[in-house]
Amino acid sequence: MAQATFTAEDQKIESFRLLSGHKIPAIGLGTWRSGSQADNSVKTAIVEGGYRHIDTAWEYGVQESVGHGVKAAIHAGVERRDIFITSKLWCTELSPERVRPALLNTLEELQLEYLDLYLIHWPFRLADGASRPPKPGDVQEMDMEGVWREMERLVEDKLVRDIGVCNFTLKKMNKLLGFAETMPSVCQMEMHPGWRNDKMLEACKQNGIHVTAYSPLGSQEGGRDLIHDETVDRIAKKLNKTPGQVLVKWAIQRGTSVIPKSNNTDRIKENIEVFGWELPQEDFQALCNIPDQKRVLHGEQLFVNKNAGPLRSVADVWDHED
Ligand code: NDP
Ligand code: 1BO
Repeated sequence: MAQATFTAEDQKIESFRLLSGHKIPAIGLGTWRSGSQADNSVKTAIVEGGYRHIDTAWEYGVQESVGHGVKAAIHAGVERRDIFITSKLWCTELSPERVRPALLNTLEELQLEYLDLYLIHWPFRLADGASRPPKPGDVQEMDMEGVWREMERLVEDKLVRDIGVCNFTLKKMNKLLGFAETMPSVCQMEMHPGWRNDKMLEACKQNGIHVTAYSPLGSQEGGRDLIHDETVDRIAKKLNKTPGQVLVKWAIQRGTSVIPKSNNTDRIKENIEVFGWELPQEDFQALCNIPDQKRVLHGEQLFVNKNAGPLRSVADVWDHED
């Protein structure tokens, strides 16, 4: 089986090769909580920053704004085919008959004819109007095989170029690989020096599935402040880079693509200035050794009902694999 390979090509942004043969740019702009500034951030990232990868989701409520930003970038001369656009299928749509309508709605919001990558956002089906935390009955059984078949049909019909998953465990990935006719090209997971998630990264690599690291800076409100972590700060000062650049570079050197979010022009540009230099092995290793490994995005608010289940704890969400 083909491995995802790291190809430093003749372009500013390096990219990884997917199982499908398509390429995913190593750095993308995240858009969770970008709000009404998403259009401006997306346009700035593509036109001024040189980004060629945008990560969004229906759940973020910004797809229309992201679409305006992409359109503005195309108007400024960047070709659609040179931009890699990812979106995600939300949990309420995780039943076979809802997959295609959800994708068509996402394309309409983004004002696009196809997506480069469509991901299952979380592997749990939620009832329409589910509460946070969920009420009894809000978290429902998911027909993973039926949903995946519909995702595969989106590829066949050229509405999306690649499909994949987010927030999977080894157990769920093995189940999916047991029936997938089209392999997941990408698995998007939380990964940063405070939550390396080596097990999942290794399993994906062994199956040729490319990994995209989300929340690479430790995420936003309520996240982990890796920007001010003493190891990150020491290495940044030593290399004359910023903490953000050190964190983004660490992700790329692990073989993952990475999608830092920013709404700030300077930080958008800063986060992509990570090519043409390397983290020395000792610094890369020091980042790998940051203690207190834990997830920021554990899913408790979304999926756990301690009394009624079916997920009664965060450990249940992650199949007791952590
Ligand atoms: P990040 O780890 O990307 O951190 C974003 C935060 O860091 C923002 O507050 C941003 O503020 C700040 N920031 C950005 N650049 C710098 C810098 N150079 N120096 C200091 N601070 C900086 O968090 P996210 O959780 O947003 O993750 C990134 C993306 O991953 C998301 O936006 C989303 O697209 C995706 N994601 C996917 C998930 C999934 O379930 N599949 C889950 C979570 C995220 P400012 O905007 O002011 O610069
Ligand atoms: C609730 C969505 C988390 C960010 O992808």
